[in-house]
Amino acid sequence: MTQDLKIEIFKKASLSRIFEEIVYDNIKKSAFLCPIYLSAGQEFIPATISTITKTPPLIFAQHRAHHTYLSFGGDVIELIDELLGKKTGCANGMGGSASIQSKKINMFGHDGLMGNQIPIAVGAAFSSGKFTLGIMGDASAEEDYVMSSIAWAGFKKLPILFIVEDNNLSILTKKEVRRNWDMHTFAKSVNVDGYNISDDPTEIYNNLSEYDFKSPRLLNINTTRLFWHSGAGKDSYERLDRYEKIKKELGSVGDDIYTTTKESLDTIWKQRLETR
Ligand SMILES: Cc1ncc(C[n+]2csc(CCOP(=O)(O)OP(=O)(O)O)c2C)c(N)n1
Ligand SMILES: [Mg+2]
Repeated sequence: MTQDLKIEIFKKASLSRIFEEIVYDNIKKSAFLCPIYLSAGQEFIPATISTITKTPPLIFAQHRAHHTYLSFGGDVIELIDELLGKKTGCANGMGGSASIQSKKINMFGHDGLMGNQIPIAVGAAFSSGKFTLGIMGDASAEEDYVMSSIAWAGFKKLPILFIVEDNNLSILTKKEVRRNWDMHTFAKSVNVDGYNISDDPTEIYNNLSEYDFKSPRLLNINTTRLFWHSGAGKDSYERLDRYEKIKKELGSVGDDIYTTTKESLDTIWKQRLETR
């Protein structure tokens, strides 16, 4: 991956990370009425995929999706307004953090039933023939209707990329207590190309650089949820902070991107909070 591409991806990851840091502070100040699902720690997944995806996809994400919306070009102000419950929000202030939608970027809101977005994504890919992203958590992947629809996408050879954002947690329950099988192995068994990789942008890039964006593929991407399942707080498990690691690698370039993005987001947030 070129340095320019790395920086482009880092800029998107910075937008998501800093957005979530500001939301975190505002949860502490009781600024929101809806439950908030922070995506910090997982931002390099959509930041990388959105940067290298050739065709704009139909996007079906789940409850933890601020990073997906922001990386695929969703309007920042409309997301802030959505979290604040304003009519000007991306779901008219009615969806909140868990059901982000946007006609502008073809992102379809989640209904709250874990994994329900996957059969709907498969149906959308089948009926439209358009490239589709079906994004799920490692626990949502376990739902029966998710697995059967992935199998059907394999059978029909649909243009769909399944992403499992595998943070190893269902709220607080680790994968090892829930199952003894892997999603990438399951995918292979139903004729979907399955891979198990990390959320290092280079690894995601390498995987997708030989993908045609026309066939079924599943990436189980191992990542880390930085904050609580919902709300603002930190659990006590060990975690790798991919964002901090890459920011350090980029040196002063990384610091500058962080500072300018923070200044700009701080200004926008201040203005939206004042006019609520
Ligand atoms: C069918 C169903 N069962 C249970 C819940 C309650 N619930 C909401 S999110 C969640 C955990 C989701 O874990 P995962 O899919 O791994 O996503 P993550 O929160 O880790 O991003 C649970 C159990 C639900 N919303 N729907
Ligand atoms: Mg999870």
